[in-house]
Amino acid sequence: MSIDLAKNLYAKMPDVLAKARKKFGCGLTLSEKVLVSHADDFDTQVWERGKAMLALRPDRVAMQDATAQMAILQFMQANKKQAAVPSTIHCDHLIRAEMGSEKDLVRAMDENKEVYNFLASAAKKYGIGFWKPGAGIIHQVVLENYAFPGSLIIGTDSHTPNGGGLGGLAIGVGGADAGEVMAGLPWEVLHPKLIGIRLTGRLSGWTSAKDVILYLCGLLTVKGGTNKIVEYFGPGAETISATGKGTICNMGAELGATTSVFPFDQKMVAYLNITDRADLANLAIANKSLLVADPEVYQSPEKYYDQIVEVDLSTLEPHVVGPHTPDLARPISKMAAEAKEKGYPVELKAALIGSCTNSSYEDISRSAHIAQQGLKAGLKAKTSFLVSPGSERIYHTMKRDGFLDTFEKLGGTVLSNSCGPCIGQWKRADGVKGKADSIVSSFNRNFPGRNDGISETLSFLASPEIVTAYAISGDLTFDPVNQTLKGADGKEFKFEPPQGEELPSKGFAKADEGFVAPAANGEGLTVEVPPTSERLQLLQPFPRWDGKDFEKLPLLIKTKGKTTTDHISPAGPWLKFRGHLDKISDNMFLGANNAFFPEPGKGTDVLTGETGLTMAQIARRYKAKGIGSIVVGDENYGEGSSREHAAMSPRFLNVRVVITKSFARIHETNLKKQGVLALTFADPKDYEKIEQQDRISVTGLSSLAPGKPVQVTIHKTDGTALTIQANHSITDQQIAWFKAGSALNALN
Ligand code: MIC
Ligand code: SF4
Repeated sequence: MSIDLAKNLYAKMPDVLAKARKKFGCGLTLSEKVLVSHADDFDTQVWERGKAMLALRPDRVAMQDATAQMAILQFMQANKKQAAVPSTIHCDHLIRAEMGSEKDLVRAMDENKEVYNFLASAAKKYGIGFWKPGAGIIHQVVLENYAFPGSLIIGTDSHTPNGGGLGGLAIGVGGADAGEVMAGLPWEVLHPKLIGIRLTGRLSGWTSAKDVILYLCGLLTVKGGTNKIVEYFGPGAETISATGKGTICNMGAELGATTSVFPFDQKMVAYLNITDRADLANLAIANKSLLVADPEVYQSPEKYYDQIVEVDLSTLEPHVVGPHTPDLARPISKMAAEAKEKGYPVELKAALIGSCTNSSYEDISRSAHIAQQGLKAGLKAKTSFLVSPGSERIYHTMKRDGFLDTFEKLGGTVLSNSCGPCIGQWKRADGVKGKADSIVSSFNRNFPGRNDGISETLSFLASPEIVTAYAISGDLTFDPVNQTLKGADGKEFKFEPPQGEELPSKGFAKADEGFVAPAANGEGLTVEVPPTSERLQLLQPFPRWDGKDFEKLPLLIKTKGKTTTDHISPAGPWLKFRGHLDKISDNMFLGANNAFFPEPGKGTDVLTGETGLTMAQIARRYKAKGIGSIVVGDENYGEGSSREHAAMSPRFLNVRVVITKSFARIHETNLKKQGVLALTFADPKDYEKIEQQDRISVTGLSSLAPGKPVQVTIHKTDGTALTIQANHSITDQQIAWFKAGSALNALN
């Protein structure tokens, strides 16, 4: 990576920081430093946390293959010659995990040929770096190559905040946002509030960086970070490795946070040095005061952060979260009692380590230490044990240092450097639909059905070293910190706490890392989209708003309880249609609980009374009749991923309005970008008033204005009607998107 980006940024920062201190009348937090120094126009920008929309100029764009397809298809609609900012594509999500790394990769190349050719040819033409299948998982590769202190990076994936481990703001966005930034426009985000997390003490024994974020998930919940940046500081922060910081920031996505960040320190220097960026490390050292908060902030944090949480690393216990949601947390010492009380199946069927969240050298060496102790006691993994390395570098280093061998001796299978089981690309041999059993992983998400497509599976999350101990015991009630296990000789033994190294003492082993640079001049090149493709479909602009109010729209679905993007647009087998809007739309709401139907994903055509149809079938019928529909949702609607298919499919199938109790940040923006009206109930209790046969009107749309509530009339079957109010967070610019039919239409 060229160091010029950082040089230019650091050169301009002192000026704008001085202006910001003057304007705000106080010292600056790290998050503010990064935000103000990336303002499109600092002077005209309104700064108000929780209220103002910020127009920012990101340093970089990163895209993973499952979301890059839509990002690129949308970018192509803007008719630009080149991406306006440095950008990369990473092929990591589409590789299935079934037979082990080599065979899985060969198959992926074959079955995803069209998509890879499309992405590679687009990358070459538009000046975008291309990381080939098998090169690694986007966030690990970005951390190793592109993230730097003080940077602002956007990525079409919700775990982009991983880059906060190197002291930058790295933020997950939908593909339309990425497309626009590549087309040269500024990027908009709601000015986030700030949560300050003060870390004291030092991690020791079994407790690892993962436990910090597992604990915080329990404390703050999956909504606790919405429209907020989580900024860490305090003496404890400096004791955590850069990759450990990456883990904490990565899984901050599970708090719904806009992003998470750590101040620049020596651990980051060490990581930059070992990843061949000593020049960058030195530059950052010379500019350190720009890359941490001002001293007065650390002296009186309560004056600068909207909320403060204190965590003492020395007393933090290892945690386990789940099932079904990452905020159901408890220390591992309480797991056995809770499993018994709640009747969780205690026999573990699979243990999975690695992924973008937890495959650092530190994670792997600590897990291997546990595996070695198991082997020494004559034991093997009782569960299926799968390892997903984060990148080529990690893989080759694990191999060189004997860790792969250790895992394989334990009975483990090493998968390709890709998302694999984390995103449902796992062929789980022993899984049975309809049967609940338990699995445990060191990943970051555990929504129902996510890993193995079986919604009954209870998926728990813990640190990789704890997961490895679970693999050996095969028992969810086992607590390796306090309990013993029987060795092959029948004697009880106790695991010693894991020991590992933060960074490889011999440096990272390297082979071909799988990077393809773009053409110097791509003008004459073409982007490969076979006209008969089942995987790719060029986009047609969505129709403009016809200027009329929405009158008496039928209710498509009222979702009940958690409605993540995995519920709205499941991944797994559907990943292959991520570049084909029409085909992927058949998955719409397949995982969602409908308040008016006993089975997820299905409901009733309220115009004909036919029931048991999928949501896509119903919506396609309405669309064929030229009728729009409305979706009603519960709390934190759209939580989880950045996939904009969860907004594009409803839009494509004529959903005009989504009214919820509340939204997750990325999904709310995605809906607005695609021209769907995203509203929230002014009184959340009104959610209860919506019934299956209601017809719903949303009126006064020609005078839609920022901050002005919208009237919603619910027409009942008995002829009565009631009017309720709905709020929204739509800005003037977003009103233009709505009127144009989508943000992209508004561009052209
Ligand atoms: C995920 O972890 O859910 C994903 C798959 O990486 C998504 C993106 C996607 O759906 O492609 C994310 O986190 O944004
Ligand atoms: Fe891939 Fe899982 Fe990381 Fe998402 S969370 S990028 S699916 S490894």
